[in-house]
Amino acid sequence: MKSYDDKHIKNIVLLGSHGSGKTSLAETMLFEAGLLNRRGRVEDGNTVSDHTDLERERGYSTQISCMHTEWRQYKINIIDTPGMDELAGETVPAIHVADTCVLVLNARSGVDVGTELVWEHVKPAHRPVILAINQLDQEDADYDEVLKQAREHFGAAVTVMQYPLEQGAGFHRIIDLLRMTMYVFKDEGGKPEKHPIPEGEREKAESLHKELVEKAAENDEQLMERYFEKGGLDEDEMSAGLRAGMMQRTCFPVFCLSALRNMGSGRLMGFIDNVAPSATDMPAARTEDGGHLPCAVDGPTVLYTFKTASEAHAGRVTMFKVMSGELREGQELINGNTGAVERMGQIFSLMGKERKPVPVLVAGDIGAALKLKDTGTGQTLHAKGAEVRLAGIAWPAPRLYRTIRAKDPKQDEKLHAALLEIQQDDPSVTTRYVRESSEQVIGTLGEIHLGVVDWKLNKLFKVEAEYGSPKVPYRETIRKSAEAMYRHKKQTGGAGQFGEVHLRIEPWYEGMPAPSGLNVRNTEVLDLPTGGKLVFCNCITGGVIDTRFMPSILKGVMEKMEKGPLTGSPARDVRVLVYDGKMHPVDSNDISFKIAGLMAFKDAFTQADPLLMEPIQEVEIHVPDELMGDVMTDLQGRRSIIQGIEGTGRIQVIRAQVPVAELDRYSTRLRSLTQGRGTHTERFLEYRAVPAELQQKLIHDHQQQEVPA
Ligand SMILES: Nc1nc2c(ncn2[C@@H]2O[C@H](COP(=O)(O)OP(=O)(O)OP(=O)(O)O)[C@@H](O)[C@H]2O)c(=O)[nH]1
Ligand SMILES: [Mg+2]
Repeated sequence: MKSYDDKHIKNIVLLGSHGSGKTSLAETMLFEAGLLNRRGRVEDGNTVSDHTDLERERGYSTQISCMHTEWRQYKINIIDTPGMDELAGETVPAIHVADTCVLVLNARSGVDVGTELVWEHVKPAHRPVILAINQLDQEDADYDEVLKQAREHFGAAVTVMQYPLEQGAGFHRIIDLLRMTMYVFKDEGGKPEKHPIPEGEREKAESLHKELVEKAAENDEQLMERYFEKGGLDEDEMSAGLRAGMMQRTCFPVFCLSALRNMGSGRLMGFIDNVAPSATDMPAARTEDGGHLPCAVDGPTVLYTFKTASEAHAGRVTMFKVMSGELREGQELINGNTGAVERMGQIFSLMGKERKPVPVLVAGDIGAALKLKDTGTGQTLHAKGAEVRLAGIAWPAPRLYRTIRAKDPKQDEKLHAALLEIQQDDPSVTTRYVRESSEQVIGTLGEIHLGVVDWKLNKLFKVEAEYGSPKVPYRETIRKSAEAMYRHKKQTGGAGQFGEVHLRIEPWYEGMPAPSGLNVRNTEVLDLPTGGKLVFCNCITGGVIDTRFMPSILKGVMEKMEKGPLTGSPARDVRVLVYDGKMHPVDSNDISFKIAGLMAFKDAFTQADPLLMEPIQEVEIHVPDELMGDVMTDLQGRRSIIQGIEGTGRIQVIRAQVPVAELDRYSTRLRSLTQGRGTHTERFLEYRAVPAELQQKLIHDHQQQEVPA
């Protein structure tokens, strides 16, 4: 393979909703570049990009895949991404390392929810964007409608470069407004013939061309002057203006395609080759300490890992972008995030599952290495002495939580190790151990994402896992103060036990006044591991309880707070005042006072108008107009409080506050309610009182469980 200097490398990422045609487009681009003799088809499971067994099984992309073409003077790296929003953990890092985003729109469904959600990931990246309207050969393709939606959603930057002369089965001609020519494709697609624009189209093409010239000129003063002087611009001048507009994100060029019929992708490649910015044209990358790292071959070797994956035979594959300097085979680098020393061994250029060994990769290029010891996705590798950490990625937040455990308990450890590796590869997967319910909870972006994790566990790590609904992390507290005493006495032969505790408990709140009528000798303020505070005051006078027993009383209180009196959920925000008690000179000991403290607290708690609180999530739901009714009806059955509804084009955004207890597997329900066209995000808002009758029911259920069978 020819070696390319840093000025001749371009990295594009194919983005768009599920099924818009990204993988098919990548296949056609490789074919047009002469790298394939025959084009594969997603349905046949023989495309270069969808190369994993899982993707062939599912018939859609589940992970990013890198390929490259050598087109005229440039090496163009193509990163294909999954369109499913639940697999955004793959897409976000790909955008991070790309220079230009090619957003593929389906000419039938236009700017759908999937496109909207991808756009939410594109916006913060500030990358140049090309819009590719694909599937124009489909019966119900509607170029003008899609263009209208694109303008509504992406704004005035939408810049028409081409328009189709027909759509549907007859689609085979495109008017190109930059070259002012008509491309005519044969049925089998491929290289088009160039024809003059037909008379009937001249007026329309002229006026659109004029708009394009002005669009190009407005991004560069000199060009504007030249335009006023000459009344026009030539193709090179327009290309320079369009590139400037792309860099300033005031220009999103729109192209026409049918990837399946290989019509239009060659022209798109030509535009990327001629006009799209190369890696070194892009602004310097941000570093964690607020600095910047320019993409320059003479800088220190710095890599950014955007994908790590476990492969059955190859083991761990790490994909990276050379952010600065050059990388040579066998070079030793430091992982800026873990401190690990990594020997790069052989390095490769990528072509789907194929890896081509290369001796060197320069700044801007994308490559891979195998078997790195301790490097995950989203990390920085740098040359010794060039300490740098590139700014991280905002990973999409989970929206489906399931408990997870190994079907066979003997595999618990294996499951744990496998999950660590899966998370290193895909940081949008989260796991955490919930102490209060002794559950391991996995967080993913939805059932499809969880399905991918489960597939990897079975196929790559040979572990079978089972899933369940996590317990709702209720919390208990009190609404008024109460007093109780408890005498623990066991003096029936052998070592006796005796301890008596009198205490008052009060609802705790920030800034509450000192307790009235009691002499506080000592106060301990504890931040509870499950949230909230416990304030424990020793108000003993006259030495009725020796100070050395205070920690035991506190221990008893904390044990009861960990598993609260109502439903066994953690209690919080209580002030406990121990103000009286009794000791026995011989039989009083730690255990006696722990039990007395625990029981006195429990009694007082049940008299203090105890309250069960539940976590409330702030939920944002994106759903197409026509499906909003069903989603709203469903939401109303979930004790939700609607905060607002906002329309963006044909998509409604519903904001609501919903109890966690009502959101179990909500992403799954929403997918089925909207045939996969709706999605939601959620984040913790606060704890709120559980409705009285639900509190009764939960207390009753808990008591049922407590009653020995
Ligand atoms: N008629 C027609 N079908 C197309 C075209 N492009 C893609 N398809 C079909 O649309 C379906 C989805 O194509 P993919 O290339 O897998 O779409 P994708 O964007 O990669 O989908 P995800 O991987 O799920 O994100 C496949 O059945 C393709 O054959 C096109 O231009 N015309
Ligand atoms: Mg795909």
